[in-house]
Amino acid sequence: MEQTFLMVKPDGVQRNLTGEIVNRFERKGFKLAGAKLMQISDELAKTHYGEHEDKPFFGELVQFITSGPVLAMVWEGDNVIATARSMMGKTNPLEAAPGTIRGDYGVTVGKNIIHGSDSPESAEKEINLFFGDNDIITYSKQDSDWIY
Ligand code: RTP
Ligand code: MG
Repeated sequence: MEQTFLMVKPDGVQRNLTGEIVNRFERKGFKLAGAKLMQISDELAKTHYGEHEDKPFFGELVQFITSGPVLAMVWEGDNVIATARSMMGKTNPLEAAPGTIRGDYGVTVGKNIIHGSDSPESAEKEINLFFGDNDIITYSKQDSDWIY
């Protein structure tokens, strides 16, 4: 099953949007396979955002992502990588459509609430960067008499 790495950024955690964001992916039909609230180190931030190291906003980006706790998650389901990106909306909240996470809750590009892997290659890389094998749970929804 396809997996992606999603992360509620420090602004999303500070603004109490973690529940809202988890809720959107659950309601869409995806399955949570791993989650941890964590404080990202400078080193991890620089590795994670390595593709942007030559950009003028790199310093700001690393500073912001390490400024407070983030909720790192692995989500699972058919086409979850592309679907999550579309649910997130465009990078700049000004251009993100209403109904998307960034369109509904974001204001500036530097504080756009959520990160999501943009390809199968980045998903694999980012999941392995943030999670160990034992942190990811593969499970099936139970056929039980206590879920109704
Ligand atoms: P992300 O990696 O966080 O999921 O966002 P993305 O793919 O939509 O955007 P990306 O191009 O990978 O940029 C990473 C993050 O850098 C910040 N950014 N700031 N000041 C700026 O012009 C600027 N451009 C990008 C954003 O927070 C973006 O999410
Ligand atoms: Mg990106």
